Amino acid sequence: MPNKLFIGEGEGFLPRSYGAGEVEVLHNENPRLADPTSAQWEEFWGMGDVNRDGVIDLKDTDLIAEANGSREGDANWNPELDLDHDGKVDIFDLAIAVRNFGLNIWDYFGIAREPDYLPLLLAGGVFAVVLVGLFLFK
Ligand SMILES: [Ca+2]
Ligand SMILES: [Ca+2]
Repeated sequence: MPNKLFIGEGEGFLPRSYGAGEVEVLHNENPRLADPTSAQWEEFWGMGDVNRDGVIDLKDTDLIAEANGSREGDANWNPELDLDHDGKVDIFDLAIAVRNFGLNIWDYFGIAREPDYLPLLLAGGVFAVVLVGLFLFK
């Protein structure tokens, strides 16, 4: 019986160790949001994910289109929409989001978006074996 089990490391699961008869499987509450680093989020937001939901889609291009013509200092100025950082929101900012349209942060950075169920099945199997072992050999 190994005393260390690494479950889906880097895919939303934290490595856990356990002793005989003790199995603990811990995974992130929300692997979709927890896995990208802050640097990856920053980069992705700057690629056109202006509403910061991890996907570049119509919601983002609509926000940029609605702010078209706004400039630094305007009441409705939102620097997050100024993707090329030139002090105004215009067609060039929209073009950046359109170029990256359809991307999501998980696929873009190769981060697992859904939990991988195989490690869970393996952990379940190990857990069952440990339970049976405790029952038979106590
Ligand atoms: Ca978005
Ligand atoms: Ca701009």
